[in-house]
Amino acid sequence: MSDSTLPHERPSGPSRRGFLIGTGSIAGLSMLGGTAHARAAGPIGNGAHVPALVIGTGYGGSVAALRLAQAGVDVHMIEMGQAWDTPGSDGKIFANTRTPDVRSYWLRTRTKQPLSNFLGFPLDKNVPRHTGILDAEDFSGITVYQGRGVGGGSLVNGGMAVTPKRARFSSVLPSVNAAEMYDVYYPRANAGLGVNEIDPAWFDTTAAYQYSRVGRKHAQRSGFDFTFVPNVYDFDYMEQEAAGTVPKSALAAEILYGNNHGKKSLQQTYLAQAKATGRVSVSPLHKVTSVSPASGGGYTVVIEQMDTTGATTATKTVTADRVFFAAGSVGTSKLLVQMRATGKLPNLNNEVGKGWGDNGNVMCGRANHMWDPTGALQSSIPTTGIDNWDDGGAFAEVAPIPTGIETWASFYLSITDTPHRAEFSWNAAAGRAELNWQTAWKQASIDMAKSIFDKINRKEGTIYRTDLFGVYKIWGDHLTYHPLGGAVLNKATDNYGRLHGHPGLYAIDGSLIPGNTTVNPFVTITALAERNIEKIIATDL
Ligand code: FAE
Repeated sequence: MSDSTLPHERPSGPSRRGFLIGTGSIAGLSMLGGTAHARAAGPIGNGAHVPALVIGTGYGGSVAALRLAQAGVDVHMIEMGQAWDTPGSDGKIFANTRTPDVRSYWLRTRTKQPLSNFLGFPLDKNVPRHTGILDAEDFSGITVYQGRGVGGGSLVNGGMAVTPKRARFSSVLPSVNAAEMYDVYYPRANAGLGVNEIDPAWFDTTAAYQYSRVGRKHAQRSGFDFTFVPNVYDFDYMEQEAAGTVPKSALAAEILYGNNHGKKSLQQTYLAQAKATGRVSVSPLHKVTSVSPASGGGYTVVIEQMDTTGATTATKTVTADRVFFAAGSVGTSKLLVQMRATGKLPNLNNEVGKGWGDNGNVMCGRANHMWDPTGALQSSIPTTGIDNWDDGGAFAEVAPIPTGIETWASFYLSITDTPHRAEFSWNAAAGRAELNWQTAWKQASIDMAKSIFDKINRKEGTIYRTDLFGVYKIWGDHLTYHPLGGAVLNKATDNYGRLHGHPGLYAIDGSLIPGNTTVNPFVTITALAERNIEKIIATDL
């Protein structure tokens, strides 16, 4: 949140993007003595041997790849999703939130929109099965939304780049030195991600944030702390969108299925720097299915290549000296519990699979009075939040509903201090990893979110919307955007992400974080990866 723990400066727009990438590649080259390796382009070949293999191209994986490459290590990244670098027939790489299409969902034949209804009418529609960008992965009791493609969650997320309040950090990662994180690794992560803040004067006047200003008015009249939240969307670009001088993205309802402009996803930041070192290659549409010790040392990794229908087109076996699990909390947990149960990685400990949480996510809408319109134009990029963590256990982001029409709705995604943690396990009979989450556990999160919204409703004389998640359903309590845990730091791994029992295997993504970050998670995932990879490079390589 926008407190004194946010160490970044307001960058100056697209020119800064070039600067970030430029300095990264220069730093990389200087560490290599000026000789960048020319690497063969294209996907990994059967029988290949690589010094470092990274599973997944989200935050953890991108940090690992960049820093390893800068230290002179050749890296191959394996990514099950698409590259997302080629425009579709409409000339755009990414689909619009208002018109989901073949690009939008990961191997589903019907969309599963987080906001499933409007005025009670279902919004979902049939789409061709395709390796689309947003995975709505169903487990018993919860749907976990994740990004699929080169860039992982950074492709689909809202870009909210929040450093937890320092006083709360010991509850997030108790074994990590907070001073180091706040002095070194959070600043490094914020700089690497290109985090910036909205100009408050523009916020106060633009039509695109009327919904946030209504949110602020209601929060403050009920006595809650209201904070600006930094983002990786370039706010200078957004101001130009509003002025009509550049193609629109945030102001044209792009979010969830990718942003064609304005957002600094990992493709523009860490991954661009990593590729510029000349030491990092990426295999999109490749999925790791097995990791096991190789007879001559290192690890044998089995990888399935797929086409855009999800069908396997080739199976490849490669060896890697070191393997970094960066498949996201769910992807890493699923792989590790399967490898332990099937005897491929028998020495993984009993903590693997445990400590999984939903960051306490719960959604709701409020129905405003006719004199409180939230605006037909809503920036798809949230930039404000209501902080009632200390008193009620909830931090709520004021989220947009960018339908293009006036809705008189205020919409919120709350992050809550839920006590519940689930566990992944391998179901051998069914041949899949399962999660023992219970739907009823969301009640704790609902109660915490109500500490904010019951009070606001009382004060304003308003009620909850009942038409956004079904018919007469108030709470979006069936989902999470923020899966965390499953290979928890200092439990399944040592204090730097080295998996117990198998030297040379590391977890370096959201799986390390035990279920909650008190705010949106990707800055903490990035900062922790920066911390861990620095130690690993210094001591293991
Ligand atoms: P992640 O980014 O998920 O990357 C993992 C990658 O591994 C993915 O690209 C996978 O396709 C790939 N993968 C998985 N399994 C395999 C396999 N077997 N083989 C090969 N590749 C594999 O992991 N967070 C915020 O902080 N602020 C926000 O505003 C925000 N908004 C969000 C909105 C939405 C709709 C969603 C879905 C998430 C949002 N998040 C937000 C969460 C954030 O994106 C998430 O915490 C991070 O992306 C997790 O980073 P990881 O590196 O753990």
